[in-house]
Amino acid sequence: MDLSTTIAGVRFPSCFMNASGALCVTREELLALGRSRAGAIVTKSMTLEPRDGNSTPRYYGFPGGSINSMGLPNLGYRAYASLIPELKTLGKPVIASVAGLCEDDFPTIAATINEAMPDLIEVNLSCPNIPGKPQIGYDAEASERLLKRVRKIITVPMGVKLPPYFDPAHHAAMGAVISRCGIDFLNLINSVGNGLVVDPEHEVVVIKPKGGFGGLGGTIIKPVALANVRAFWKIFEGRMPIIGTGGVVSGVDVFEHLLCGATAVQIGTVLVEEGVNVFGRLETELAAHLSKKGYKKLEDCRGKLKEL
Ligand code: RRO
Repeated sequence: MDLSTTIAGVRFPSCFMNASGALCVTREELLALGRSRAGAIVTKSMTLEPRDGNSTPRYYGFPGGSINSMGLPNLGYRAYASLIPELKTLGKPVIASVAGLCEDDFPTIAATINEAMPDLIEVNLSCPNIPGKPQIGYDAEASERLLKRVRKIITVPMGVKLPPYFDPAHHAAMGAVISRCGIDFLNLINSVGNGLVVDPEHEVVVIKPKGGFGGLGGTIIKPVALANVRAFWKIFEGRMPIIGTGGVVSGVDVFEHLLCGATAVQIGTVLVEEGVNVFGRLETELAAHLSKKGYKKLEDCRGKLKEL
């Protein structure tokens, strides 16, 4: 079964890749993704300066998913810019994830990273975990201003990582912003921000930063991810490539993302939990499921979700 895919003209040997943040901060982690069966290498979202991130514990996995408040631990954009040529020798696309602590950081980082020529750049408008910094993706005007600025600088295919939206009016408003900014692909969704997981036995929160509030990932967010993939697939009438992120644990979860309109999927929580061997498992499971359903390739089911 051919599980390769193409996003904005870039071919991916497999439709599976890491979600930014999951096992992709250090050179060693990025090289391990390169050696694995992942279809791409996605970097941790990068900031101007290197960051240690928030205080620990800052990640907690539980049976239904995970909560994190990493706080953008990363090597800083200069380090990722110098790693990109090496990562590009590993036979799969490199996606650089660009973040920032304020709007002006993004164009600075974008300029240097673009020169390093990753295959694609993902602009992260949706980190929920920096104390005092609201998610840019929840401010349509700020998003548009920022995306127009970086679009002038970035010459490789440019995508946007959005937070989940919970109202059709918000899907429509962001869809209109995206249409005006020359965006080549979407990545939906970032973690469901500012959830709270409680340990009832010890009557305490499970992560330290922000009083225990953090971004939710894994199985529990799958319906939210699928809804966002579907909503934007419809807004763009199937013509905007979408990376589906959120709640992918099994091959059937991937199939659901494909039905909603995803072109590829990213793996966060379950990659952290299982390590890079998860990519081989998911390939096997998806291939078996597609064969069982009589589908010969990914495109045959993309977006084909039926309505009642
Ligand atoms: O580093 C983080 O805390 C983090 C980021 Br930048 C993000 O985009 N999403 C997330 O769940 N955590």
